Amino acid sequence: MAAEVHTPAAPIDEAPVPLDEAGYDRLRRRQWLASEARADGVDRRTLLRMLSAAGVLATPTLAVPVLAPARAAAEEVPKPVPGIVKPLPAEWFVPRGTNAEMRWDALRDADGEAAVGRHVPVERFFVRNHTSTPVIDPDTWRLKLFGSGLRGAPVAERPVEFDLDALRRLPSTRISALIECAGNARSYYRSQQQQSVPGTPWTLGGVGSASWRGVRLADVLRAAGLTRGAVDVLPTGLDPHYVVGGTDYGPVRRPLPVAKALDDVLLAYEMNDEPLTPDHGAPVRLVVPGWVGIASIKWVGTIEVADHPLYSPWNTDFYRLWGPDYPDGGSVPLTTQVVKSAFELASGAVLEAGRGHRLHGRSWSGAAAVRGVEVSTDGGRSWRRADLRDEPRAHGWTRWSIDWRPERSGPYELRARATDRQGTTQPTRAVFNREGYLFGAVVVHPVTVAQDSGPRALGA
Ligand SMILES: Nc1nc2c(c(=O)[nH]1)N[C@H]1C(S)=C(S)[C@@H](COP(=O)(O)O)O[C@H]1N2
Ligand SMILES: [Mo]
Repeated sequence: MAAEVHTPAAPIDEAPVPLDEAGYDRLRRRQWLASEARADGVDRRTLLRMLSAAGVLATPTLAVPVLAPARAAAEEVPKPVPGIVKPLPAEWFVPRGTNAEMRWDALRDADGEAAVGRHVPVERFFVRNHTSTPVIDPDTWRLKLFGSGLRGAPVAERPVEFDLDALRRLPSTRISALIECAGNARSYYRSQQQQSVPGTPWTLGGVGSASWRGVRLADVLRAAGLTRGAVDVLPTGLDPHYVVGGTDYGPVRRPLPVAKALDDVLLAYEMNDEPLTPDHGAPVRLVVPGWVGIASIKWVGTIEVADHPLYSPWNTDFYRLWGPDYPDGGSVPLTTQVVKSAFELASGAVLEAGRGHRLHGRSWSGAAAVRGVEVSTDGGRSWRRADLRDEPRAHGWTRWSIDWRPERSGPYELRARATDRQGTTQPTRAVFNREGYLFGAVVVHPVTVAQDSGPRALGA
């Protein structure tokens, strides 16, 4: 045990993922300790408390990495996020624990030209991992379906199986859809509303749009023998169990109602016309349009189909709303995402006074297409309509721009406020919930206007 803990970890992309439970456990613990160990719902302090309560910190072999986590990470794992396979250049990503946030300013190049179109390239797409990216052999991978909601009620030990070729032989569909973390923009509860919430402190970069190709979950369910009595569908990921201190929550999995499963859910094997990459769920992931990202289970291994409601920690303990404005015991499990907007601009960007700037941004909503966007450059006192650059589309974002010529130098606050086709407009304040999910309020974007030509932040 001691020897294993002190053995320097090979970089994750070179190390085969250990298959046995104990191996998973060691890998996980190393990652938790070597990185910031944050995940939705669990901040570092809570984690350390739980680890210590579980007696993990008292183990002498673990005391060393706990005392010097940063150095251990630097020596052993020279990657910004050890559990992520793809490179995470600092100009594109902000590392956040086991996750990588997309930088919105990276959507424009130095001249202010668009660097990213409607879809975010795979190499720039944010990553949200509860633990770490597994590298799965597509040739031996099987999708296994079982449960009381299928004809003959196959059990887990004798499931209905599809290999990748079988899935590819079914009719394929391509959809454009956003994946967005329920905790996206969480950090603004603290910075704008002085409300402290645990979990990954995302700014606005826990979201991305891509084109997905795959087979409709409906077709796979029907091919597997879906019955009329089926109620819930539970996809389970093949990534390591999610373990916090003494609690093993098992593999990442979250039920969804059969109505949504039959509506528009995709079992995707391609992202932006290329086979899925490991970090985004290879060989096959769910894409659940409009819903919180956790619904879009990556690395799907099994799907249980049941004639009764199903539960997992991801629809009971996590991803519901708790707080003074919600029912005792919490809200129903989260589904649809809220309306949000972001500027393609760094927070604190410097813009030149006395000349025209074109501000660019994007707005999106889980419920409907975004039909209008207003921008304020004077701290929210007055608003102007932005020019929409996309035909508004459900499950995609609407790109927009607006011209601005600030005369006086000094600090300014930019705001963008979108309205979707359901008529929902972003509020000034988000309703607090304990875990800091679904921050949909207008985000205050500080910039500085300077007399001298500072860095040319934007094109004219
Ligand atoms: N198996 C598995 N699926 C998962 C997760 C995970 O950790 N494991 N994270 C979920 C969450 S919380 C989000 S926001 C999205 C992120 O997808 P991405 O990493 O491709 O951007 O995947 C979801 N699917
Ligand atoms: Mo998420």
